[in-house]
Amino acid sequence: MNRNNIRTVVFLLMIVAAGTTTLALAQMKPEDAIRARQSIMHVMALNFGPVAGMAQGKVPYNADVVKRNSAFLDNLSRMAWDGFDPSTKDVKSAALPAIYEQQAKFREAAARLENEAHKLWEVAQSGDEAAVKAQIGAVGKSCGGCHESFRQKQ
Ligand code: ASC
Repeated sequence: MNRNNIRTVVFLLMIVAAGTTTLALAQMKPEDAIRARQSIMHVMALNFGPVAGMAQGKVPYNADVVKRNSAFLDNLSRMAWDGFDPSTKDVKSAALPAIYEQQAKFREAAARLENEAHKLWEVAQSGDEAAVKAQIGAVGKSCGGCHESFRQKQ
């Protein structure tokens, strides 16, 4: 095979792979999508808990833990939203119909968490304890703000 033929084959394989991925996401069962988003939220809470405790003075401050957990949160905060697929809206969960009725507002609240979590990771690299603690508060506010409008009261 010459180089151009190889390029063509690789290109076609990439199209097939991209198509398969899209199909796989589209066909995710609603129950699986819900389980995925709940798992991601749960792991976010496990990572945020100790850090929130530090900001509140309940847990001794540890800059290395903040760096590690904030890196995880930075990534996790971008992962949960795919699970709020319209196909899940009639399956019982704590997610309120407002998620699907006010999509722009939901996306905005999701983006706020992503931005605040990314900022926390950035501030964590600086080692400025007061700034880190303030930013931990901002992350907590974005969690709570979204739950206020879009999650059934616990
Ligand atoms: C958590 C958690 C939440 C948020 C929220 C912050 O650790 O499980 O839902 O923080 O309490 O306001």
